[in-house]
Amino acid sequence: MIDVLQLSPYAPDEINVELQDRFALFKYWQIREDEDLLSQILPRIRVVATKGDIGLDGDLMAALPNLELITVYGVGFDKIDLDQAKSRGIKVTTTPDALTDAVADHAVALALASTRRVAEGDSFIRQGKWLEGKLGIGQSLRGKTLGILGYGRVGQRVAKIMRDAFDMRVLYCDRSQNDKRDGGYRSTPLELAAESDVLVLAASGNPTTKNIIDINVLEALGRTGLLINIARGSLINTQHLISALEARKLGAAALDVFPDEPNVPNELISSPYTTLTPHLASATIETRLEMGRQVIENISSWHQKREVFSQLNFLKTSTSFKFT
Ligand code: 8YV
Repeated sequence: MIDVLQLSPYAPDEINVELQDRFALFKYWQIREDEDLLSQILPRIRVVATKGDIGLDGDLMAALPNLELITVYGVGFDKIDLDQAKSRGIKVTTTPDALTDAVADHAVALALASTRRVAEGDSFIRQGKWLEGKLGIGQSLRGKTLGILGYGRVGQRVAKIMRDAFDMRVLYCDRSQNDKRDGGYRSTPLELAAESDVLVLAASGNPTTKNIIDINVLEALGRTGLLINIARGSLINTQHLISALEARKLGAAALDVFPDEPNVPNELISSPYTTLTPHLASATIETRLEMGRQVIENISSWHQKREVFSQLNFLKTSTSFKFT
């Protein structure tokens, strides 16, 4: 059986049970404090099973001399030392097709929760405030303009849902112009934000997208604009976001991801202009079971045939967001 190091338990638990049944599984969270055990086990490891929000840092990767495959339960690879993986010929797999719908659906949920004040209304009743008066009105998405930063699988799925369900006009910004004909391409986040009522962040987290949403972009989105982040917290300059919300230069923000999870700045927690969820975008039972299945099948395929079916293309990870 192939030696696999799992960095964190998956959910639902049946994924963990199948990993245990099919491979020589070592659970890192159970052995990480035992130096003797680590010195015996780490040299044996050929596969690391991790998550998009955990990755695999360079120090632990360097402690695995026989590592051949990193399989990610998720699509994020921003916390993996890709330079080391590339230089050592270590393959990386993700589960891109497993969570596109769930993550896109969550962006829509956040858009409705914010514009129709669903989360606020829930708290309003629970805090007994309805007994004292009415909650203010919200706004409609219908016919508004949706800007999408990062027009990959998730971004395009959000566009389809919002176009079909709310007749929204869709604009987008990406590394490459997907389709010159549709007229929706904007070459910079600033241009995109200036024409958008709702701006959805769906780009990968990497050094070229860090703080790509700064005060200029936030002010361009404007005092009635809504910023939605279902990508990575690193895309937003958090201090700029807090300032823009407090100065009322940005209408609202609906966030599922944060730079230092699970820590969320108090200014965002206490703001009446934020809607917050704890990195839930892919968290449906159906999606997580499919992500787990793909993780297991990649390990099995590598063990039996030295092949994988959803390998990360290192060339694509290195291309950056270059704005003219
Ligand atoms: C994962 C994510 O589901 O896909 C990613 O990279 O961040 C999430 O959607 C999460 O990492 C699982 O814990």
